[in-house]
Amino acid sequence: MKNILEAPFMVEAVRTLTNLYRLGWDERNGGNLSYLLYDEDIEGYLDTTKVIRTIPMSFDASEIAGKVFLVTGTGKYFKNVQYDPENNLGILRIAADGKNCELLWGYRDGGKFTSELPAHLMSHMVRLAIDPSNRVVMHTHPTNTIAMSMIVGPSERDFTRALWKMQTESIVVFPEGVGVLPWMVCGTNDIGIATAEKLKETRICVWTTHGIYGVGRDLDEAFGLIETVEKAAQLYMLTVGCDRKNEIKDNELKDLAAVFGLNYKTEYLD
Ligand code: 2HA
Ligand code: ZN
Repeated sequence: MKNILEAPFMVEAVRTLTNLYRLGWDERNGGNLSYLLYDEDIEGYLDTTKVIRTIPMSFDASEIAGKVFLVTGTGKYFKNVQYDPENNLGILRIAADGKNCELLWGYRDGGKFTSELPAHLMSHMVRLAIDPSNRVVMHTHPTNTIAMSMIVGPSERDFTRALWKMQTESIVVFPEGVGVLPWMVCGTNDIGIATAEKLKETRICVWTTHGIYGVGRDLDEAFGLIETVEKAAQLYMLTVGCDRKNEIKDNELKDLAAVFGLNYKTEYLD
């Protein structure tokens, strides 16, 4: 077997998690990631006939039985992933019954998957139904997005409009807008169901006064979405309370959408 720490998916995941930590978005054990792995990603790196442990889950994921995911560990710090991937990450396969998962690698100290596994796997299920090449669900705590959620509140229209008006890139990168959940208890099936519901319409779901979920076909796409939202939120926070004289206007956003051929959420513009 080749060294799994050198597998391209692993190298990229470790770099991404390290980057998220360095951005200041994943304090302590904040944030979590799940990454759908294909057979060709793990072939030669992992003996998938060897199950280390079977870990029960609190919900039914039979729709994605047999699929294999790289998932951050509960209580683990993004800060530490690069120094000890095998303890901070795990590779698990959804068992045939959909109610358990089989640990194939990682969580070396006896740990288990993130407390947000319900939100992750429920999100994978809805996104795979929409886009079979979606592989990543990323949850992080970007500072300005959280700050903005205290000012703008949970209206998706208000939140999306504010982000779109801060910079030209916003409507281009997320023309469908952003989903926003009111504050909810995290780590539960309920927040998982609510998040997955939002991700049927958008690829971003803001958790008010907590953080954000972003999805994508690969790590770059999910991260790129989140960083674009966070950049707009930063511009919003830098100018909040100021007399903004030059936000992008509704008609300008419409012009942009026409030239770029964007399938945007038309109800969000006046
Ligand atoms: O796992 O971010 O939402 C730490 C969290 C919970
Ligand atoms: Zn969180």
